[in-house]
Amino acid sequence: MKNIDSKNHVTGKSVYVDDIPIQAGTLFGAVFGSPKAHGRILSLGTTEAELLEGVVKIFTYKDIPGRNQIGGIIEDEPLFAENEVHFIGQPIALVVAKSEIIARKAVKLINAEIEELEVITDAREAKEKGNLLIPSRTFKLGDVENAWPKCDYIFEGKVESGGQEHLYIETQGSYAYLTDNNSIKIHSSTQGATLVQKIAARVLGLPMHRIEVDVARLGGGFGGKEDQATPYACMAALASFLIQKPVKVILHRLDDILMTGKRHPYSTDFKIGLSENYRILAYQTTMFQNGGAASDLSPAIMERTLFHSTGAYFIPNTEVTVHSCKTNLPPNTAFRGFGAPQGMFVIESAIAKAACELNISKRLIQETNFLKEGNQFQYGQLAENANIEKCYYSAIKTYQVNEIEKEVEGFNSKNTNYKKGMAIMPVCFGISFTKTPMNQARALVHIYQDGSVGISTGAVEMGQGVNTKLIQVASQVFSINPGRIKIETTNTTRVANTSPTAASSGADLNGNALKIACTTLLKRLKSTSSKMLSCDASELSIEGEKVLKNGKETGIGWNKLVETAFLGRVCLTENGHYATPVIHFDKTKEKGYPFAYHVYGVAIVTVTLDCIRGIYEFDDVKIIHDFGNSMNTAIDNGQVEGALVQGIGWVTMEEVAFSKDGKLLSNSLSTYKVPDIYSVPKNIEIIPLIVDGPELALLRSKAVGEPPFMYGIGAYFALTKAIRAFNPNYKLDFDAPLTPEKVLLRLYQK
Ligand code: MTE
Ligand code: LUZ
Ligand code: MOS
Repeated sequence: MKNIDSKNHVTGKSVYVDDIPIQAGTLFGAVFGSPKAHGRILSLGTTEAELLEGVVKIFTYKDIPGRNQIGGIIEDEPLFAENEVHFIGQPIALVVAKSEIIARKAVKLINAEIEELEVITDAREAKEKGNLLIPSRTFKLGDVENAWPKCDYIFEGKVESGGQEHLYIETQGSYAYLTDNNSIKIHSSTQGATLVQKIAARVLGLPMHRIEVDVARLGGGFGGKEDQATPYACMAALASFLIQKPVKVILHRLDDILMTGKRHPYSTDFKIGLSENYRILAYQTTMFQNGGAASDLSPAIMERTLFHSTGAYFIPNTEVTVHSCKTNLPPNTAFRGFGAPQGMFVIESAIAKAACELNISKRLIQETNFLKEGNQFQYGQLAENANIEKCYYSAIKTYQVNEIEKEVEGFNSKNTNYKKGMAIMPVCFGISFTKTPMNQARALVHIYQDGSVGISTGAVEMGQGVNTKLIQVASQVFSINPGRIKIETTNTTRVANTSPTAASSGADLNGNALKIACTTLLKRLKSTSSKMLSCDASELSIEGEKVLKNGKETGIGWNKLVETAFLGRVCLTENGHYATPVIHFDKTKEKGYPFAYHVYGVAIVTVTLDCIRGIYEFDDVKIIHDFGNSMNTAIDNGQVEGALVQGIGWVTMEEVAFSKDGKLLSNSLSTYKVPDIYSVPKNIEIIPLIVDGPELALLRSKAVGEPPFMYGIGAYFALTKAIRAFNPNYKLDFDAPLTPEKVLLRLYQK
């Protein structure tokens, strides 16, 4: 089944927040953000702005009727700065005016007098000065201290990975207005409707039932709207509540890039120990996560880094520690992979370092240490259906990796100014929110009298195709034409207490809730048809919109069945509830069974490097991916391609740069480069691993949104190989992104 949204997207018919027809009297908000990264607000001059024709009101923290607090996990972030500012762009005030242009003009007339305080942008410096967002955490397996003496080789090193701008096409935004009984309806471009509802209720001092949040779709989220859609929704709601008029707040692209948090940069010290036959016996890391000025999702992201720190390998003795450091940058947040890419980049770097020092191929160490069935992860769970070796050997064979290696060698011996490099990137990614209680969802299904079906769930469509997958589920359970099914907006009054659509588990959680609801309805319809046909329900089935008795047609179709059920006063509405079984985690011991299952895969990445200019092109990315039984190969392949390219962007060209005083330098699309059609690999092949998917995956089709992001990491190591082929003096280092400038410096390193 094709993605049901494609046609409306390309013809411009899909409605995003800024496309919602506005009500008469709608006002527009623009945010005044802090011009300084750290300081005390001495005074805020708004008079000039207030006098501008068309300005209605300027809101600050003083206007908030409830609490000035938007922190989700930890309550450490004000909606509007009070006496201090902690990052450039931190919202201080909201100007509301008769037009967007006037609101923005007025923002420029505000001046804040700020007494500057010391600015820290570096995570290690923050840690040294005791600026941590939350207590540090360590995951342990075995005993590293006792393992070091048993190692034949020990290597140490340092790894840096950079931030990443989400660059969703639709910027953050919200439209809010009053409804009956002084309640508020908020349209928000958010991955988490309930989070917006909960925080808006807190800010306005209202019970949650007075706030309705509605999400039609997002023009991309990528994690950037898991937490950070909330402040703009709260601002629109606050202004609309206090002025009693509809208010729209849509961020200008440049404000969005400036004000919102990004992927967390990490700086890491590692130590890795191997036996003489290249078994990794011990692995230890100390990681400094750059959290920005408030916690946001950093605690959860730290946790996923810890879970995925050993990548696709089994290491009997590990000790990994993450410090979440408070700096004067915008609070960093969820981004596809959620801390796992940072962890996996480090283990791959440690292996690359060992291989380089030992003068053996990285592949040999990888092969020797892949996770095997029954191995224990450092968090206690045992690997079940550990498909990494299957993916790897399938890739080696299918793609003839030995031949690729020879071709690369042959090319390099024949060419001086161009060099090729190849790398293998294995992935193992756990599916489930690491916080167990978040793994629940609900679906509300109506079968209307005419046989059409309306579905509401907590899932948010953001381009990943979850709505199409939901239609597939209902269509399959009822055995009806997908054209009969409509997915409604995600709305907190229809489906409450939703988890954000994140952790790649949107389809699993909401799809399973939907399956439960549809199955219950089907049972009722079967009981109706058993009455119609005076036979036992067990003899009946519904196939292709027809009621069959022992496989034979009965003359009763879907429409007739539904109509009869309705007239017989059978309930044609059902609410399905799903909570992932089995999973649990004990934070006091840092052990448990946190993931429903793992997704595996291997990518073979080949690059050609222009050694005069430092620029490069990715020739091929050849992937064996464990989809389980993919329920939609078009969508799933699209997810793998998109994630891969986003991952390559992260380790190669996307460079988030701040000045020492906390100013974002890569603040526009002329200074921040994302992959475009010219920079995607020339050839991407994706072959599914032939296995049955796990029972806990929706229709045994594994979650797919995030895991393939980490294939992109292979691009880094393909590049370093190519650099070394040109310059044997290049001292292998780990400092992503490896931009063309950095490549050039390394090509001519002495
Ligand atoms: N694909 C598109 N087109 N747009 C997005 O914003 N977000 C990614 C991934 N794929 C995203 C996407 C992220 S970060 C996640 S967690 C998953 O989709 C969320 O959706 P799912 O849980 O339904 O897979
Ligand atoms: N969000 C979250 C996530 O709150 N918990 C998670 O475990 C997670 N994992 C990936 C992406 N977002
Ligand atoms: Mo995705 S980072 O879980 O929104």
